[in-house]
Amino acid sequence: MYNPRFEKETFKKEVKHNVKTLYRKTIEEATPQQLFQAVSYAVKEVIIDDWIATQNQFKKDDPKIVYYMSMEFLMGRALGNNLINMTAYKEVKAALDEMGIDLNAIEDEEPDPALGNGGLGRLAACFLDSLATLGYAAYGCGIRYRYGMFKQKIENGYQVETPDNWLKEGNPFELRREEYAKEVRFGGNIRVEYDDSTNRTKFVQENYESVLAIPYDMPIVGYGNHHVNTLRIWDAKAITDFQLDSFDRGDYHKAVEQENLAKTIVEVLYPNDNHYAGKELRLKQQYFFISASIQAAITKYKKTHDDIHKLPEKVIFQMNDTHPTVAVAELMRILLDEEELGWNEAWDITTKTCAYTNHTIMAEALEKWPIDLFSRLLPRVYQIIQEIDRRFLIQVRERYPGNEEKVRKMAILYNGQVRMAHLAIVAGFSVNGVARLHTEILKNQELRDFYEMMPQKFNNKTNGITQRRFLMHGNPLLADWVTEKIGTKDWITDLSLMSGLKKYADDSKALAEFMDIKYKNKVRLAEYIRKHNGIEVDPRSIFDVQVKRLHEYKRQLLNILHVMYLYNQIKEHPEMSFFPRTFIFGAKASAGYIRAKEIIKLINSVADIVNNDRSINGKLKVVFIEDYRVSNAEIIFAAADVSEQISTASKEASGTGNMKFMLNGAPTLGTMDGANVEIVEEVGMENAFIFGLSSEEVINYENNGGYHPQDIYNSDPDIRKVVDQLINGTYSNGDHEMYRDLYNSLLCPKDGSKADMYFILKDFRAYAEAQKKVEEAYKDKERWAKMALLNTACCGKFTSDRTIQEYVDDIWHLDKVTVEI
Ligand code: 26W
Repeated sequence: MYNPRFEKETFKKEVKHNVKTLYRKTIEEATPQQLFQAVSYAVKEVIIDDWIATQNQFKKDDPKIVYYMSMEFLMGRALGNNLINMTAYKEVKAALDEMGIDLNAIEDEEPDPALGNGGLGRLAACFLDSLATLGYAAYGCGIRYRYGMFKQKIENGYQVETPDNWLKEGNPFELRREEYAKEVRFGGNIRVEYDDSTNRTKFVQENYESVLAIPYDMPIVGYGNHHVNTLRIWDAKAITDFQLDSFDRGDYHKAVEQENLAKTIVEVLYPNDNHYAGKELRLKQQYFFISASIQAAITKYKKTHDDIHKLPEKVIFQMNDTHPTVAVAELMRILLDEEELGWNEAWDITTKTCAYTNHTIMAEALEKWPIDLFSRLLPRVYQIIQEIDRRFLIQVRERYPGNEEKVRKMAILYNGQVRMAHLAIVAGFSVNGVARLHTEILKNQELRDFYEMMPQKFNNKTNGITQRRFLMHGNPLLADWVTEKIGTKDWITDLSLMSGLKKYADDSKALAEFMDIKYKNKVRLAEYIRKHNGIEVDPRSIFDVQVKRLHEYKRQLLNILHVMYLYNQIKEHPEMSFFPRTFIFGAKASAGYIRAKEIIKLINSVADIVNNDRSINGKLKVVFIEDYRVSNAEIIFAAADVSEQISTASKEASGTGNMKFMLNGAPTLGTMDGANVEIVEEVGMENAFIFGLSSEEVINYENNGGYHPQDIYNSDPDIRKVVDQLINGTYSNGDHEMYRDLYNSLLCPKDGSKADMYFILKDFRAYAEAQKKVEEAYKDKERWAKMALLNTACCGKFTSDRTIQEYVDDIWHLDKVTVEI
């Protein structure tokens, strides 16, 4: 047993005690939410001991620490995951059973901490899990948003956003740590002072507004190793609590303003994914958590080290996309103005501690702040960026004499804007992409000039996912089966052992067991769908699933147009053979992304028509799962037969959902994009369904002005019929305008963009053929089972444990810590 405090009677007593002291109730009287709180506090008690032990070990060993700086951490629920990682899930479940408490029901009381949008935020959460499991010292640094990702309701087919008040009942796992608060300053002006005695110029910020950043710590529990790292998320508070007497001093407005700034700064997560909106408040959020995090890291370092020059030996700041890249200038500011180093020394330290990960090549995602806004909000940081840029451009001109085109393309400050990606590349010692293909595209296309000038910085780190959450917790039946079949539990921390399943690929009994587990998971999902959507789906049908953020490049539109095509086929040829199919969608659209919202409405409209057409005998069902999030994702992945990964080639940097499906035995139906390429490499072409344009072909078309979708529309009557159904009222009660914009986007956009930018019609036939192959393969039960099993067996590479070890070996060079209990 992991810890004697999880011993049945001890733990039961603890829960009873908590219910009594927290709520003055007995177990029988407590509400499910109160039971969740009481159980969580009992679990936290145990975690705290390990947390303290880990910190003590850090003090002894003085390991190098990585600070993973991210605007987003999409953690998912903590209770079940913490129990899994403390290897106490089954014991605690049994103990609670004896008290008449159902652990699963209690887990459902926990709100999803949804402090992230999609892939980037969930990756950060998987990385924290792996860092703790591998025994490395790490802090996640982020923002404690008062409201996380909005809750999605579907009303009349439309997405409606409601606030995610995730802290309403209190978060039992967090610790407020007021004593580590840091001040963060905004605006004002910089007074330059010359100090004769030291011969130094001083830069003094005046007339600024400031807020107090208060850290909240959440434990990140490693698997079975007593290692507990920290996710530190910052709350904001006015620096002086509102004081009425300031009214008399004429500071009334300032006091109110500071109060408001503190309130608004951490109010809400921006729900944009892959789309830069240029909002001032977002820049405030970025500087707020970065300044606080870097100050805290430096304070911590200085407590036990006296030479700031050696900071790079003990500290790494990993910047999760461009959102935290103001970090490089903030670190420079602290080293120059507070540590009083010279420029060269400060630059040397900064460029050895900062590293940058790029997560997207979508042009509209690039953060470029207007200089007037940036310099007004962060005057001193801006001065430093000017100097970084000035010195960098000297180097560019040295390297490319007379080539002002290069200067224009590579400058950090250009055209009235601060280009955050350029800042990160110039100041970081490492620039990495998140899948092999993505990194190649960065090197050869998007960041070509930088790669040419500083090739040594560029490297690839193919993403990964944690099997602790997405197999052990999400799919316990399969997890137990895997353990039995390969004869060891060690896959939990060494996913390469999954290859031990390969020997069962031709074992009919094992295949039948594997598919029986899949079936049970499909029944579980079918129940979820009945309860939440009121739709009956047949678990014997093929569960074909596309769950991810809604974005045009991810091509949910291709998927639903194909469903419309299938429906037409079934109606036109009722006699044709057709294996029953359930198309499952889950996706949130950014609140301001109109076209994405139209696609959600279309999916729901198609669902309405198709699901209620009795003439097709339930052969086709379409389900849109409301409020897709980490907790229901775990159930969905476990139940999927087909993994839809159909982005326009070159657009999806990596994808991580694709890996979660693979782990759970769902073959990929996808394009040669992102990590799909590497998935196919591991599992074999014959165990996936690959279709469509390659990334080279897409990039080629793009460089030559696009293609002519009208030709396809004119020559392919099936496609024409489907496209016309967008505007002939078939799915809109006779309304010809409801989907006009989607129709136009394919053939003749009104906003001046290229027709069918994402090559939906171009790839349609290839997609339909690949779908046909899916059906053929599924009909052959044994063949399908083998494919599905081989996907699970070949997923070893895609654990985030492997990814993190590569970051450690190539970029971070951290020391392993063994926590002694
Ligand atoms: C400024 C607005 C904004 C917000 C979020 C721009 C960009 C983002 C993220 C970088 C988008 C994102 O989540 N990218 C995804 O990152 C995953 C983890 O690396 C990849 O697997 C996905 O392919 C990529 O889309």
